[in-house]
Amino acid sequence: MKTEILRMLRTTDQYVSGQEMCDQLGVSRTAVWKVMNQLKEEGYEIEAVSNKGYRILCSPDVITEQEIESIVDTDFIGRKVKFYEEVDSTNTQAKKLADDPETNGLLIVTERQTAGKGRRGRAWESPKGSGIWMSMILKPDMAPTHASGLTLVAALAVTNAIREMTCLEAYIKWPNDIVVNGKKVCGILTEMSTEMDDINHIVIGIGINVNTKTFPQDISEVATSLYMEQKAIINRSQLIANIVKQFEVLYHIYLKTCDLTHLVADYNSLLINVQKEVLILEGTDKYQGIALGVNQTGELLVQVGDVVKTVVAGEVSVRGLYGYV
Ligand code: BTX
Repeated sequence: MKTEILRMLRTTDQYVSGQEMCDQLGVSRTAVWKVMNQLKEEGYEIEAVSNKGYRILCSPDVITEQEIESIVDTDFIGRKVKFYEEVDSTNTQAKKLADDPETNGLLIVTERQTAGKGRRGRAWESPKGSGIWMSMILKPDMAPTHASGLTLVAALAVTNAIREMTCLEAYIKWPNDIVVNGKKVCGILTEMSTEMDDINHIVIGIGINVNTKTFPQDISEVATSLYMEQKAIINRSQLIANIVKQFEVLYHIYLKTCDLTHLVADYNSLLINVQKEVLILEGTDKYQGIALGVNQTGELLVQVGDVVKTVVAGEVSVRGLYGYV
């Protein structure tokens, strides 16, 4: 009921009468009044005026199920949210939940991860109360070979959403990071379960440093947050809702061709590496070249001397010649 009440309050900037809520939701006045009090305790500023009703003045930076579900405006991604105050890793939880046939599009969100995962066993710092640590479960009808492109689709969605909601020039660092002013604000980890030639599920994990004010010393050189770059708090639920909306649109476009045919131009226009000298670290192999952009299958094209090499994400790291970007 809290989700529905929040949704009703948000559909207008006018007052919504208590009676209207009771009628629409089929509940008593007392029940509505109780929810209003709960919302106020959670930090919502709600104005109550007799004979007019209730009006929402300000929402706190909370990322509860009700808050996110009340603002998400999509067909299926993020319509249902599972929220944990604390969890080991939203990707790990998502993989546990994904066998349930009802979980296509389910969004798993937490305030804090105790074992947040990066790629290849690396750790992802996920402190309480300041970031977005979330995973989407997807069950597309396509061959497993096309799944890795969805990391790039997610990167595009996050970059678009950050640009739309802040004044920051966010860029994509291929394949799975988003950077602002040369530092990392977001990492994406895609994991997949397959059977023969079919995808059981894909989990796309997104970690964003939103209102983070400090970082541990070992990552402070490479990491930043949206708050640190624009000196203003950002509402995390609004950003989550924006990301899933952007992602859903791009996901449908991706599924038409099962590659980046229709997205590659947008993606390359936001790629920080383009026309820059990059260092490719591939196991013990190491070479440098000029990044040209990605192709339709999401591989990075790198000019090495006279040859254009195709770099496949996975076991590869890309660095700028003089640092992270
Ligand atoms: P990655 O392997 O590309 O990056 C991991 C590296 O990034 C670490 O080794 C460290 O140097 C640096 N790092 C760690 N934490 C942060 C941070 N908060 N901000 C910036 N840099 C950091 C990137 O892996 C993929 C990360 C995905 C995280 C999401 S959160 C939700 C979901 N659940 C989960 O366990 N992982 C994903």
